[in-house]
Amino acid sequence: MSATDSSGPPLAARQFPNRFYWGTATSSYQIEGAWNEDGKGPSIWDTYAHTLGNIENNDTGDVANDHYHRYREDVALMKDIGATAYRFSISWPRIFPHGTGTPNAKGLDFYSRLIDELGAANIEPFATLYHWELPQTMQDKGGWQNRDTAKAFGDYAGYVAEKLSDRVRHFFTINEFRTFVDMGHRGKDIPVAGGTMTISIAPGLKLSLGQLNQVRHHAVLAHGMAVQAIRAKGKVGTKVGPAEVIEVAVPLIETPEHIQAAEMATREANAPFLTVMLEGKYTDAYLNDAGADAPKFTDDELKIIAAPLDFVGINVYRPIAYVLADERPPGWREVPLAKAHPKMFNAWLTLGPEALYWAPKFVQSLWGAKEIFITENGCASDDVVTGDGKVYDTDRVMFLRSYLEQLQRATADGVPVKGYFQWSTMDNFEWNAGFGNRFGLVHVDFKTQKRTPKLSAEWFREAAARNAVV
Ligand code: GBH
Repeated sequence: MSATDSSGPPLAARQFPNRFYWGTATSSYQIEGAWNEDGKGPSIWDTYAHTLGNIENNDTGDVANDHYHRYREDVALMKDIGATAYRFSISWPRIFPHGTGTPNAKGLDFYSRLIDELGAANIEPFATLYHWELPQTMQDKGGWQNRDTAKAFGDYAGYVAEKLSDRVRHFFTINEFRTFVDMGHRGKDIPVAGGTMTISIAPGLKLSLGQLNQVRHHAVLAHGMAVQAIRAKGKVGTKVGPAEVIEVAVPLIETPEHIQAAEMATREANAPFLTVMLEGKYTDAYLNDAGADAPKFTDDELKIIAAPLDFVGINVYRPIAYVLADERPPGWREVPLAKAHPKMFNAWLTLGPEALYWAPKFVQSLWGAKEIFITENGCASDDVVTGDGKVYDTDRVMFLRSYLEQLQRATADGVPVKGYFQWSTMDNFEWNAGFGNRFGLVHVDFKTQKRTPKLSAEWFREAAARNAVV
């Protein structure tokens, strides 16, 4: 390379493995709308969003992106931005309006048409079975506090696999166990001036710690039952795994002792979810800390929870902590974030690109995962369409490049990451934040439903086309 060469590092050094999936992700309630069409039953999110005061601006998913009617246009957009895979979710109450009983053919038909459209566009479909839309009828019977919900989820998962696995080869059971369980059933206390405030999501319960731990147990049990049902009812070769928001500790200094400390911290932080699913037991520290509040479980249940998986899906947004090794137990300590540590538009979204290196690395080193998918990664902003009709989201381009450089580093190390799903295909209903938090590669004007690809969509298209960081 001559002194005047400004073409940057050679492409080969920034390349992902062959057949790497470049995907984007969404979820049903966040984009579909059509909340009461074609026989769909109400979900806990319909109830929650219809309750005034729960959601910023009292926004709801009643219409959202109207994707239920505009899915063809949306698939064309994905094709245009070069996506080779799409992670969407299936709304349980569209398929079983009351959670169990007689399936609703029209609900299934929507997903069948979507999958055909994706097939015609050469986009591989990845379906998530639970992105937080519990049928309201199930909630009325105790929801996730009731063990029967786990069984009902397994039955629903088996039914969908039976019907759709002719064209869907990858199923994710449940999205972000920790978020919907903990924030939905106890709420999360966050510090604010003069005290703390609790953030909740549907169904908005405030359970005791013991009750919460039982809900956590039922959620991983539901996952295991779904894995078994998909094996029983799906076409041979159908692959299945979770899509959990991993709590990843990042070593501040990359030397063996600090790396090992971060690995131990990561295993412990995921004890009630990924760790039990992948090890078939709760960690001693988790059970000891919980004491009398520990979940009640049987050995048989642990076997179901740890049903063998084809891959591990992880959502990665930020490090849960930066750590260093420590001589005192438990062997690591968290280092507080410096005041000027950069954050994205959301105060919770600490910029920590190394999370996308260490998360898959530890999933491999701790649990020997043979295949890993990054099921979500991205950032929100308050993007605006400028006078020339474009959206210049320089923050998102910076975010994606810095995170994907770290993911590329993991694949270059031999970590078996098979694909990446950017969150999200297009701006959508961002839960409690309503439509004001825009996570999309494509901007959506929610008054007119006009879609405008952002600068980051252009970036994504180039990266996908070259299978490399650009
Ligand atoms: C994911 O959650 C969801 O799967 C997806 O539906 C969502 O749209 C997307 O990411 C963007 O948020 O109490 O300070 O932690 C990401 C994990 C956990 C991030 C809860 C927001 C609330 C703020 N989320 N967190 S805080």
